[in-house]
Amino acid sequence: MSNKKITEKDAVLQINQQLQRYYNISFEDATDTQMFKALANIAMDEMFKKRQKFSANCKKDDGKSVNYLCMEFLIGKTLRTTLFNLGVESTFANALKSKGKDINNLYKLEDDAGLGNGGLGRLASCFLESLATLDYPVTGHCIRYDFGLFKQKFLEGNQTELPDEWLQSGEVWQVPRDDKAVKVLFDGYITERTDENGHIKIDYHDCTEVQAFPYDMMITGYDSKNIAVLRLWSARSFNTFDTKKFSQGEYTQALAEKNQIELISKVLYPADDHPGGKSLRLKQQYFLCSAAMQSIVSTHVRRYKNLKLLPKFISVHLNDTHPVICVPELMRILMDEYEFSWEDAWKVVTKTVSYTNHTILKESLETWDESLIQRILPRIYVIIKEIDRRFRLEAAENDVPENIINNMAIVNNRRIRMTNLAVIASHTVNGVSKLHSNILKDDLLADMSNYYQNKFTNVTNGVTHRRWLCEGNPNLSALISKLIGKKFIKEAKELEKLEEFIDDKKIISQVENIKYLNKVAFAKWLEEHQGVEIDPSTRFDVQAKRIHEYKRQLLNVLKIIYIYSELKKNPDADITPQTFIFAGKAAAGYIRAKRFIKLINQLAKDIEKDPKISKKLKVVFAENYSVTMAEKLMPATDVSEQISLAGQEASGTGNMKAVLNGGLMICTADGANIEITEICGKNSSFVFGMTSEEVDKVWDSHYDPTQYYNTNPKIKTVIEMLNKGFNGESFEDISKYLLGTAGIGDPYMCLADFESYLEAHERMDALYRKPLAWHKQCLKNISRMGYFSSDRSIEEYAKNIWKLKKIK
Ligand code: 26Q
Repeated sequence: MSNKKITEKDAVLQINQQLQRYYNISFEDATDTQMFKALANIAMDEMFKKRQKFSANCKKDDGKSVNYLCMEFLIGKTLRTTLFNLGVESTFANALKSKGKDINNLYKLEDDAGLGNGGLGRLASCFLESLATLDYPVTGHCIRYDFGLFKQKFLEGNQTELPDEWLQSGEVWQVPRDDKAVKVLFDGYITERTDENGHIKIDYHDCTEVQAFPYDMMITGYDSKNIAVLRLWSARSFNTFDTKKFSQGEYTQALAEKNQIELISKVLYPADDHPGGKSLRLKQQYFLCSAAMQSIVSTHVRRYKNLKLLPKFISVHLNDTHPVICVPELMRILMDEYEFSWEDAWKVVTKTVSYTNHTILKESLETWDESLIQRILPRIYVIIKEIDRRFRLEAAENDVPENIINNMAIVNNRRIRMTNLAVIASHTVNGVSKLHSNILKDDLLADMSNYYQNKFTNVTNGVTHRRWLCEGNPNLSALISKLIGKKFIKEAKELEKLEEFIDDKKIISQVENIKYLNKVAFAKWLEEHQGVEIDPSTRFDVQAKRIHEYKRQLLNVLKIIYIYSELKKNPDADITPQTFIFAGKAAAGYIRAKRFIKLINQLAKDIEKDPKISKKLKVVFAENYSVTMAEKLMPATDVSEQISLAGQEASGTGNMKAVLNGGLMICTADGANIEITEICGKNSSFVFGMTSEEVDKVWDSHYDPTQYYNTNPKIKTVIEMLNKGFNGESFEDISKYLLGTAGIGDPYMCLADFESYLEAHERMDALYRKPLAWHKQCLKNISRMGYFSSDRSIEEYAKNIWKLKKIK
């Protein structure tokens, strides 16, 4: 398949063979599920062949490879993207069509692999795809959660959470690797002794033994030789039953212990903000780190014998601090199992590890209670303390003042600060957009960047344009191919050639038409899934992302309430008919975010009651946001809301997906919004609000929300409407939050940016009323978006951080 193009006839033949072999059934009689399995098996066979060749080339090449460690990979579905990247999607689609089957019905059968909360996990998945496409050798490591991120269901407008059982349809893509299973130890206590050769040996007592059992998923690149491997680690207990307990009739206890162990890989933590400090989370983190490091080390030793050479052949990348226990774990393996001295081990570790930070929200920085780590990971605890002790000593020798040492050190006030551990142990630390990286350097980690002069750098995020443009938006992708050829699929920079067409009215009207068709398709999908009707002839104004105070869905709501008030005053007001679409999940315990969801749902119902107003203004909350929903929603977006308080959103990647699909942003000067707007050029988005410097100033000089309430009648109207409520429910709690009259108030200063937001909305509307100019801007932006392909990000990581070479 990869060497020579297969024909439709071959495809039919292959499907037939699979159906015969596994189900003893013919094409005509096969169910869609059988057909799905047949296609998946064909794709798997192809990837096995490809991987075999690639491994052989890797061996010949003898180069370096990267291990990307992340607690989350938000994969989505696999069948379509695999066929696409193998270059056979349309062949198989046509083969099925010739037999009266629609391949899209097969795609629907697969559940999303939702092993992530949002941006961070989706970024990891985009990166694997780009690494595979660019022929860089990579293994991703993650936990094989039995349950992915919960499914969101609304009950009377409230979010409820249902379990996400993805494994059944996900199993076809996973290869169990019993040959690679390892043992991970928790709990108990350790003792030290010196053996006959004078080496210090650590003995473990009373600990819990867990088997880490890996499943490999193959991720194929597009038009490449490479297969990336995503190794998903599952926790198993060694003994199905403790036989002694079993014979004594203590079945329940024996089973309880087994369950306790298997709990480790049971469920993804559904929070992307407050590190819970829960022991199970700590166990998950160590489980992943220990399994991954053991597997990396043993593979290296088998091949190269000499572990001092590890940094020459291996890069270990920490996607946020969540896997930072890799650092003490690698120290442990080198010292305790391979008799390295501390100094030699530390050299190896610090040459191997690099780290990406994804947040500057102080409350999101991970810290752990010393006593918890000491209890669950006694050996790791001792090593972390020693890293801290040596760091403090070295800093003092370098004349660093004590208060600064305390600020940079790992252990402080009986807490272990994972960010500091990650920075100290990594050779390179990067943020995910220019602004974010600057804030890291100049503010959050200023002492660190001062102390480690050349450690800090930036790699702006990207998204794989193959999934997010070519697959998700086939109409637009076909138009682009017609205009500039197919080279852009591999080289996103080629999109620049579209600029030539931005004055071509015929092309612009095709762009407009494609957007309309995508909106029709999304409307149909929403109706099927949620029973909600939306009108594709209205403007689709979309805010799709996790629900968070700092992302300010509330600011968007305030604007909508204001528009609603105008229409109530005058239902004939000249207001562009628009549909505001929200999508996103709130962490299960995040009460305020859940309250925002309720507000949006009640507001939606309230507006719905007035038939005249609801012709012009509609609000919907699309239930259960997922990768698959995003793939349909991004191509249908006219306006993308990227309105976080400046300085808070590290990068954002939804912004990139929207603009790549011909949406225009209404946005603050935050994260990658700034770079997108810069690169797309003047007037490419509708920027508003305070800059991050201004935010700091207002914050320092004391933010007084009541001042905005007293001086701005629009704000007064909106607050009064919140108090009065929607669909019979008052939201006075939220107006108190906004005004700071209860509790700490709104740290994200919605009211401060409100007026400027309305102005930006007006500017946006003015352009929208000129369809030709609007869609011209959309096409121009698309032509500049090649920069935001994750291929570019990966080339930067490979060159500047990991020092990787492509396999020839
Ligand atoms: C930590 C400890 C305990 C439980 C959960 C967590 C946890 C889990 C997930 C903390 C954070 C996350 C996810 C963070 C995240 O998605 N950050 C986003 O990363 C994107 C990719 O770089 C950026 O584009 C976004 O700006 C950033 O918010």
